[in-house]
Amino acid sequence: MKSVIFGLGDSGAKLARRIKEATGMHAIALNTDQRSVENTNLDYWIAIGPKSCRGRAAGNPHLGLRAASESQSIWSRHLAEIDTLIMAVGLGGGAGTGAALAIGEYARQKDIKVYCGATLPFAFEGARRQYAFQAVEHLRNFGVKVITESHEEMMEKMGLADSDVHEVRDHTDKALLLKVLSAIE
Ligand SMILES: Nc1nc2c(ncn2[C@@H]2O[C@H](COP(=O)(O)OP(=O)(O)OP(=O)(O)O)[C@@H](O)[C@H]2O)c(=O)[nH]1
Ligand SMILES: [Mg+2]
Repeated sequence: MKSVIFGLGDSGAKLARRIKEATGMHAIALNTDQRSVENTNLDYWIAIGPKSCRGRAAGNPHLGLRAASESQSIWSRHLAEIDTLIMAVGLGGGAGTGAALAIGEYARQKDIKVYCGATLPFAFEGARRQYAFQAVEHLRNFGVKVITESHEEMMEKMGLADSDVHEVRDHTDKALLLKVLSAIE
């Protein structure tokens, strides 16, 4: 059994770090944002979509998807001989959401077992929420096992309405880590 973690986008890299620390698994960061991806403290990083995004944030999943497709020959090498892929992503952004769709579909076609540990946006994030929910649906249709934890629900459940978003995200990320660990054991 060979597995790998892909941390997608900015929040995905942070989530991947937590999963790596808990499991010791090999983790790779993928992002369109060159400066950000270079500074993730994972085992390896890949800047995706240099033509589509010119080293900057994707901003929306359509561009993120294009960026990931552009760089398929690079990231797909890291899936050769892999049985289980764990994707980590904060759904709703551009790079991470788009990459999750492109990579999830590709990996399932290669018969790789794919888990996607994903956080869902706050209500105030507007369109990002729709992108996130649509992405969950697409991923499930590909046969990806999607594990979610929602920032909005975490805030309500824990009575964190007066806390700042970083505190809420920290709670969400910790809760998601536990769910992912029990799903993959
Ligand atoms: N779990 C978690 N989610 C976060 C964090 N910061 C932002 N988010 C959420 O993650 C979503 C995606 O944000 P990013 O990860 O910054 O987006 P990205 O994938 O880098 O996409 P682009 O920057 O648009 O290319 C946002 O809508 C937020 O809801 C964090 O520290 N942890
Ligand atoms: Mg980003």
